[in-house]
Amino acid sequence: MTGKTGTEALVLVSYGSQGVVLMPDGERKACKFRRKVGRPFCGDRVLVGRADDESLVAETILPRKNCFVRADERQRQHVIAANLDQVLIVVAARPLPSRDLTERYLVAVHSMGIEPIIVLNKTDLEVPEDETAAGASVLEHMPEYEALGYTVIRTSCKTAPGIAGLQSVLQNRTSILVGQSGVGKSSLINQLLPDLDIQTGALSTSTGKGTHTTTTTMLYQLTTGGYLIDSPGVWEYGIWKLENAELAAGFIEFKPWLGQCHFNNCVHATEPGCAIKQAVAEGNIRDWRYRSYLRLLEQNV
Ligand SMILES: Nc1nc2c(ncn2[C@@H]2O[C@H](COP(=O)(O)OP(=O)(O)O)[C@@H](O)[C@H]2O)c(=O)[nH]1
Ligand SMILES: [Mg+2]
Ligand SMILES: [Zn+2]
Repeated sequence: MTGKTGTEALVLVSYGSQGVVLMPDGERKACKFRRKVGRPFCGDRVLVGRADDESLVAETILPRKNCFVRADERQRQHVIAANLDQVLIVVAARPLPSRDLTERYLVAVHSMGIEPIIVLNKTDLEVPEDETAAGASVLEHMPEYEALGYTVIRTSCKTAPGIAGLQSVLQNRTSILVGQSGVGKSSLINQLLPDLDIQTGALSTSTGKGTHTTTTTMLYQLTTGGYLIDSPGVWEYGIWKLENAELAAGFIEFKPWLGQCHFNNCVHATEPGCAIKQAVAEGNIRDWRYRSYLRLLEQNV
């Protein structure tokens, strides 16, 4: 097969040189990813053709809308999934989020130009009182995120309110669940997908090996229309080196004051005549958000 021909398919899981794709007829099929084509990610759209032995091979990776990325300790970027409409940041009272975790996710999602949604799971659990103020306050901050304009959806996989609030935002969109290990991402997937076993089973059958749902990023089809991606748990989510302006843009309430500082290259730290610092002093920007920004700025080297 030559040129950009072939059948358009959706990458459900990628192991690098091979993976599983969803064909237009709804079949899940093993597919080879040749090095010269590049490495498709979960959520990529590819054009597939047939090799001489009739097996499927990806011929082209279609242009990506966006990628959700994490950075490791050495600031190397790792793509988790592509072509997303929204990112669901899952937090819970157990494990309590680490300091600035939510802000790092928010900055990353804003840098992609798409909408973050905060999911507070395990609402059946009490926030432990003896926990460090840093983590517990993240949960107390939920109403403040809402006041900033973020959608916060409260869920529980054990009791009421259940997951009802999630269903409507997922419909007809491609969403990814991200968050610390243990916050309940896979449990949410389990409840949202009545046919999960069938879908993971079909993935195992097509690759001839077991699927490791806890270590691999996988895309599932929602019965209500749309797709949902489960990403493996991370202990710490890191962002890569950003432009300082990009970091500030990740704090949406800074927006009305950006461009009003005395110095046009102001990073809103120690500069005189900083409009952001003034907004903090006047109570128009929350102090805890500004302090989080300063910590991320300090790490952004
Ligand atoms: N109490 C409570 N436990 C939950 C809830 N959701 C998940 N869990 C538990 O939290 C643990 C981690 O869940 P899991 O879905 O594997 O988290 P993941 O690492 O984010 O995929 C499991 O023991 C779940 O049973 C919830 O809403 N309430
Ligand atoms: Mg999981
Ligand atoms: Zn400034």
